[in-house]
Amino acid sequence: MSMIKTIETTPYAGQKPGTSGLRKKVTEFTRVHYLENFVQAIFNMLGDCQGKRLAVGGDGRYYNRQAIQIIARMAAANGFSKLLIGRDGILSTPAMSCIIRKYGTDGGIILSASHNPGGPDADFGVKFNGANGGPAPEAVTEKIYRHTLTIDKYLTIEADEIDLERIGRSELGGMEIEIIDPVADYADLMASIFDFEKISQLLTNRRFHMCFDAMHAVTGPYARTILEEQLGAEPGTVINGAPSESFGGIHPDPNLVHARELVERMNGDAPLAFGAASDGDGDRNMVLGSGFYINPCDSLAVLAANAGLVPKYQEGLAGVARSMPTSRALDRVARVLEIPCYETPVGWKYFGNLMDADKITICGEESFGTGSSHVREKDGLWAVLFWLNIIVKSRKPARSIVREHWSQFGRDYFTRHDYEGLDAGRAGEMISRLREGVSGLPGRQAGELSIQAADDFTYTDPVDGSVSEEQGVRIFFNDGSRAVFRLSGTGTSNATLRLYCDKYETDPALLGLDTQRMLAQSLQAAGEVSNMAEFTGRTAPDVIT
Ligand code: G16
Repeated sequence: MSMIKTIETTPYAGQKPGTSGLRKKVTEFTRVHYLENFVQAIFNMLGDCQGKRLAVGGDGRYYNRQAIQIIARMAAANGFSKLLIGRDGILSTPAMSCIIRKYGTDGGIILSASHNPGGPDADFGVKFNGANGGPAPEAVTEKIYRHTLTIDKYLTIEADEIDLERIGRSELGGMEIEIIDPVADYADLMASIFDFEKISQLLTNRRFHMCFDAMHAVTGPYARTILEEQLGAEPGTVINGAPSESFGGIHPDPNLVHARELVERMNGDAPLAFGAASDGDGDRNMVLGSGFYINPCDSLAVLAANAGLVPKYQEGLAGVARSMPTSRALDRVARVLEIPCYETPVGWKYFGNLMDADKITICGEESFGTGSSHVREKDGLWAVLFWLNIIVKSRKPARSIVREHWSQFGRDYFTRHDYEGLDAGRAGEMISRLREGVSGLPGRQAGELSIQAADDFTYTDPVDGSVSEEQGVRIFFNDGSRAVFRLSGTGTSNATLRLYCDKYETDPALLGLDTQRMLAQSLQAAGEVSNMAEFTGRTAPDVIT
């Protein structure tokens, strides 16, 4: 047994986990004791770690491997009995959730900054997931944060580096290390949910061509194994499939701007039937029909409406949930299915309790996230397989599925405008002003519209009663449209302001129009109410999704 070393340290300010764990620049994470402080704070939150088991893995970005070596030595010193690690340090976020649940570990540490860019000058992140496989809820991240404020030492051992490349068992300072295949358990889980036989018939049909853009990130090995090797899609279906430390220099963010190669293939001379992309850590997804973008809010609603076509969900759904800014398309499906629909704050962690209590089966967010209770994370490849299952069972192309959905349920036009790199003080002031004045907004005129209702969203968890306040300012206009303002909790530099807007339409003649045009009036009214131009100094958003 190696000697346990106690290293003295002092707290770093700002180690407060955001929407999804602690995300910072690599240059911050590599400061002396920075990562160690945060990891020890997680262990301190867990209390006595003797005999506990942990899973560790990440999206393969720069600093992933080094961080795993540091965490392994610290885990051994803190008394953990076993560490499960994905080969090469790789575990997608949904695969991590699957591993924690399948092997019953006491939790897992995910190394990822999701869709943020990777590399020595880019971003890194650490996220703790609990024994249910889901992101730690707010009460837990608060505890971790409080430990970071008082930390004065951490424990480690001196030991050789672990060989991350070879599957098998070894030992480190008295702790068992098991390097596991990062894909196998996840692939088995997918096969237990979907109709692989039927999907395989679709993917081996010479008239059906699809493309999956792994964006040089973690989903490459998963998509290659499942889509190409197991389901027989033609080789080359998965593009950018080798994870790289800098994600090939792109933002591994599955949207129309960053998944450019995929978008070109979908809109080219010989458009493919179906396209999809996933993000850095494999939990987000974007799906495209032939020359047709499917908004994540619509995708969520379509999956819920067609869940009966998937073996795992054919008995019905317990309920559904969406984050507050996500369009209300899902609510309309829930009403028809006569199941409950919950509205939660932004952040996957809020879905965990609902799933653990069997209140929901499917949930999702506008930020390209959809998932179900098969794990406790959103799951990019799961959503893609879900779509393929629906396409093959309904014998309809993705585009027709969405159009028919709109005809049946009406269409919720939705957009999100992001204002990035804002001065944090000014952006914060804008939100505070809105919040303070929110009760006086109803009845006020804004551009062509008048305000019917407005509030600052507060969520009371129906399972444990915990209350989360200040989750976004909502403004409801008299034409049924809605605008939501909040600050992003995942950025690593300055502030990002998000303005979400949606509007419901049922007139068949108005279902296939341009989203920005349909929402222009509401966006303008929202800009006016918030004094957006004055506070941001901008006349247009940086990113529109
Ligand atoms: C994370 C969270 C999501 C959230 C998204 C955007 O996703 O898990 O629940 O919707 O961030 O959050 P924000 O608006 O605060 O930036 P990911 O894929 O980045 O882990």
